Amino acid sequence: MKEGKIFFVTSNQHKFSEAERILKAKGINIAHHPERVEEVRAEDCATVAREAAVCAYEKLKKPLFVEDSGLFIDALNGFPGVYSAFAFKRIGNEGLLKLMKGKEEKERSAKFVSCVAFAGEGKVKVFSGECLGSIAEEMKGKEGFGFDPVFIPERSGKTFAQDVELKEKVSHRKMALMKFAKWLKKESRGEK
Ligand code: ITT
Repeated sequence: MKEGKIFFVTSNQHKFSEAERILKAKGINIAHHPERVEEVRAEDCATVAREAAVCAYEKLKKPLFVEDSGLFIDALNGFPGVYSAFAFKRIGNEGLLKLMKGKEEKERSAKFVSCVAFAGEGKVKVFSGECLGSIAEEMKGKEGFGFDPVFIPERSGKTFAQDVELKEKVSHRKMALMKFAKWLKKESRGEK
């Protein structure tokens, strides 16, 4: 694949800023295409991301990637999961904490999942990352976005919204984008 800017198609400025910083550190520059991609209904982020990337490529005809992410809470059978954007808009962190009311520490496990899907000429690739953690008892912190004030990554006592430096090291998005960056480097060297 030829070198050149790759477009990140997303309506979420926070997701773009995080991805831009993570990929820049790997020598990869991206451009923002601020559009909401149509999403298929599916149980997993990988399928949603793959379909969205194919759909966006049909329109833009430029190398691009999309990202589908979500918060999967064990005690809620994986909810909000692929419905995270909708759930965040409708019930927010307050609503989520209400659903978790009365759950003890050991019942508060959750994970963030990110699936980055790249689409280029004749090529679609999906890269997944996850970050294990738990749901806080109350909202804490002002940084980040979405469910960051209620998500505590494993081996930390702080939410992502309290410790964005840690978020940028261990997040689901970071894990997926690192795999993507590794693949892109290989592709640009013409390796299989
Ligand atoms: P695009 O589809 O346009 O990229 P979106 O915000 O709708 O933007 P998703 O469909 O992937 O993206 O929704 C995922 C939602 O999950 C997102 O809106 C947040 O509410 C939440 N989420 C995902 N990653 C998160 C993170 O790193 N920190 C906090 N919340 C996150």
